[in-house]
Amino acid sequence: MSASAPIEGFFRLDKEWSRLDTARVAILPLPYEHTTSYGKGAALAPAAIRDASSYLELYDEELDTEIFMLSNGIATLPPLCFDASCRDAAAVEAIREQVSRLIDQDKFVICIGGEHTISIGSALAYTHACPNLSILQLDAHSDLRSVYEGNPYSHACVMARIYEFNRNIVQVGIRSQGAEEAEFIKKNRIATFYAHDIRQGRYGSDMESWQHAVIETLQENVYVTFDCDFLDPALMPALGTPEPGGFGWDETISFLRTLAARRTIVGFDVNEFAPVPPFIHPQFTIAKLIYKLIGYIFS
Ligand SMILES: [Mn+2]
Repeated sequence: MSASAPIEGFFRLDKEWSRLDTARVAILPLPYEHTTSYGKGAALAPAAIRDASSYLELYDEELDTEIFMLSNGIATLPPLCFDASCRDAAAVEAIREQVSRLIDQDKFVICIGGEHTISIGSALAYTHACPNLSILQLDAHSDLRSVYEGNPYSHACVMARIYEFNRNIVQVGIRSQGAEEAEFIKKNRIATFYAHDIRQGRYGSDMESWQHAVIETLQENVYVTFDCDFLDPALMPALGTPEPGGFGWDETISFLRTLAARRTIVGFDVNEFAPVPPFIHPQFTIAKLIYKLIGYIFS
């Protein structure tokens, strides 16, 4: 393949391993960007992550297998188009509808944002489809503002919207929020695992104790919404709203591995990535995280 040839799907899989009718996993690119407040570029994320994914080794040494085979293939859908008439509530509904349709086809859906707003539609589709479902948010920010800059569908309000239809929300890695959000968490007894509590050993001094404490709070079925700013900006500089003091690669992967072993992950999304040329390691890191997580879920 020449360098300029278009890359059609994630992980550059052969046709037989990327067919929507046979693959268990469907990747839905959602280049939605409307309310980003600081760093821009979330709309470019799905294509950047997809391009980087073509350089990934398909064999995983930890699982000793080619991960895409575990799910009988990984299909990539065409990106949803968000023009001026498809923003906020309309965008959420378009995403919900598409994810619901894929769930009806028995697909495991991975949504690739775009800004965090995309998670509302996907979490709503999964909440309708799955009983006993927790929404696990890995994020630097609690995203619990009722409105931000006049918009209830801002990326800063995502979890407030999700909480309106699913009260089983669990937040991990939080290290930035407004007073209004802290109040909301206390009043509604949200399971929020702050980064400082994890670092100061509130859940135990060994590396795994916080992971078990988080998993204990989760229902049997879990939808994961992964905001890339959960990771430390030293590892993940390509972000709309970076926050120091984030998580490293090994502890993140270790947590996802344990989570997949102890609960049923029904779907997930990745959001708030914003490419920063000339860096290429951020998109490669996210592509690898997605591939690893598919491996943990399907092995
Ligand atoms: Mn965030």
